[in-house]
This record gives sequence, structure tokens and C-alpha cells, in this order.
Amino acid sequence: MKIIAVSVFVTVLASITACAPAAVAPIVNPPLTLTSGKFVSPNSDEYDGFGHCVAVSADGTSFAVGAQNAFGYGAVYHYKKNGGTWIETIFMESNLSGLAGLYGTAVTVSGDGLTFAVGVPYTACSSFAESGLVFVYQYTGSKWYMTMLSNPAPQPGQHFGYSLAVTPDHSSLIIGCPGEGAGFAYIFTNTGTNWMQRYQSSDEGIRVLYGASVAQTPDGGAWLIGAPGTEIGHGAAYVKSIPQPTGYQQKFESGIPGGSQMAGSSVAVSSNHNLAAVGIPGLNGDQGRVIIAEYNGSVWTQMSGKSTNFNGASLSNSFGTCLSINPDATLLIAGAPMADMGANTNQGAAYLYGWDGTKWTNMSIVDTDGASEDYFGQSAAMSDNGRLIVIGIEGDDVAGQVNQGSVYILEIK
Ligand SMILES: [Ca+2]
Ligand SMILES: [Ca+2]
Repeated sequence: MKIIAVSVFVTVLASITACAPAAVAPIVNPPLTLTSGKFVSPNSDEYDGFGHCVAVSADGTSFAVGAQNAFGYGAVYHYKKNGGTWIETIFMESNLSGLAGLYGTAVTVSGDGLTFAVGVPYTACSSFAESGLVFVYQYTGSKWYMTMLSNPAPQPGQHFGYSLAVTPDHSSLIIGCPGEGAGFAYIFTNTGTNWMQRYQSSDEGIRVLYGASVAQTPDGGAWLIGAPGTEIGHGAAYVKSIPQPTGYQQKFESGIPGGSQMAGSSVAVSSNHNLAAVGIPGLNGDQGRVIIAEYNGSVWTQMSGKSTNFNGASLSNSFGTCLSINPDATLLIAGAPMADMGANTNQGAAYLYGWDGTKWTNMSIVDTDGASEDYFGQSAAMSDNGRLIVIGIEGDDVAGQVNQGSVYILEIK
């Protein structure tokens, strides 16, 4: 293990805008105040892609932001609430020599925010180009420690670390590896001293992008893997139980014929194992759809009651590009980064759904300061109670710097 370099900055939440409390009343009991603001990338370079991915700790006191093109090789920024102010507590970059591999393509954070993992899927490993690596950071005692996980069976172009999901108690990390070939997902368990491979799975065919998205329940009882390239881009997601290979498996797809739907581009599962969601951003001319499935203890079912599908507002929205569900499956957020807002093409939007016991209601989250090609909602994450929501705006132009990127923070008090 090695101690990583840690630098500390202070960043004050800028551009705070108050919104109407009633806007969220159907989802969380009033009275509420909704505070929003933006963090721009601390590195003021063009094409940083800050906000490409985001992760929020369960307790809502910290979040991480990936900027996969910062400095030409990528970086991740970690923020923590201190009093009433968000402070940048850690800044990580892939400062190991030659590690140009889009560090920060994926990031995941444990419930307490003290363990997180960063994917570097396009870096070389064991001389295999674009085989990929994952870095795990754990705060122990008074220091951050880093462990590097390499692809257990490296081959060129596998993109190990393209997607990640750590359990809230940081006991298990699932890593997607969707590149060349069938694609894989690996589970690493935390033994306390190291992370070990536990299981490996693969799907049939080539370029199925199996592992492009991953999710798991906190107890490791279910894991969900997206394969958006399967059947020539029709796409599907698979839910499995552990241990395999004899465990339960079920396939989710749109049920609508035709390719280029990219089902499984995103997946999410609630901690209580009751609700799974699969994003199909390419369905119906990129309108997009999110399919919901409910678990009754033995099988997952779609299409009734709580498992009603959600559709994008219009064509060319890419609704369902990202997903996040809270632990008891009463809140769900879905990104639509290609949504056109007025005259702004592909500004993007996100949609927050709340289950009130009998039906879903939703509210749209739109950046009032948005612009064309912002791709707001490419990434989104929320805390367990839904009161901290972080949305990536990786295409945001900041002070004339094209696609420097920013994140949009919603705090529901
Ligand atoms: Ca559009
Ligand atoms: Ca832009």
C-alpha cells in the first residue's frame, strides 16, 4: 500500500439560488428549502469533462466528481461538508508515470464516504493497451491509503474499471470490464487488508459491452450488470445473485423489437433489494426509457404498480443515461443529457421520481443557467435520504473554456 498525495483547498458554493419549496413536496414531507448551486472544475482547462461521473456518500456529507480529461489524463475531486460549507478535501490524479487512461471515467463511494474507487479503464496494464486499472482509496486512522487493482485476466481493450459500484459498508466492489470480447464483471471483496477477486461472469457474443454499467445491493445479494451492446445494440441487463453460477439470474430488456436501444447503459438497484431500474437511452429515436422491476422475494416483475416504466419527455433526450435509487426505493433519479431546453440543443435535464405509496410523481431538475451542449444529467447521484443530489454537467463551458465542466448541487433541507 502507499499513501497518496493529498491536497486541500477550500471552495465555497457559488451561485446559490433558492427554489420554491413546494416543488419537492410530493417527494419529501414539507417544510423544505431547496438550495442549488454549481461547482465548476477547479482546473480551468478546456475539455476537462469535470462531472463526467459523480458519486454521493449515503449520509450526504461528501461526494466525488470525475474529470476524465483533466491535465490530459484525468482527475477526481472529493468534497466534504464542513459546517455549512463544501470543502474540497482530496484531489487525486493519476500521477503514476504513463498512466494516461481517462482516470475518473467511473467513481464510487462507500456509505460513510471513507472508501472510494476510481476507474482508469483506458490505461495499459501488463503491456496490454487499454486493459484498465482501478484505484481504491480508504481512509484509515488519519491517512488515506491507496490500493491498485489490476485486471485479473488482462487483454487489450478490455476497459477494466469502466463502471464501478461499492457497497455502503465497503465490503464489496463490483467492477465492469465491457471492452473487447464478451465483457466481464468482477467482484472484489475487502478482506480488511486487501481486495480479492471473488467472482467473474461473462455473457455470450462479442461487443455486447457486458459490464458497461454495474450495481449491487449492500448485502451482495443481488448484482445488476448492463450489456447495452448485446444483439447489435438492442441491449439488456442481467440481475444475478451470489454465489454463482447456480444462483438466480434474470434478463431485463425493453420488449420492443429493434436495435440501437442500448438497454443497460445504466442500472440501479435499491438497497432493500426491492426495486431495480434499467436505462434504455436509445429507445425510440433516443427518447429513452427507464424500465422498473420489482422483486417479490423470488422473481422480478415489470410493468405494473410500482414497476411502471418511465419515458423521456421527447425524442433525442437520451433519457435513462444515468440512474440512482435510494435504499428503500422511494426515490429515483434519471438523467436525460440530450434533452433540448427551449432553444438550447442538448442542454440536458434530470428527473426525480418519488413513490408516495400508491403512485410515482416526478419533478424535473433543470439548470436555469444552462446552455446548448451542456449534457446536464450525463451523471447523477443522491444521498440515501435524497436530500443531497449531485448532477454532472460535463459539457459546461466555464468562462469561455469549452467543456471544462461543472456539477450542480441540490440540497433539500
Ligand atoms: Ca437533443
Ligand atoms: Ca459545451
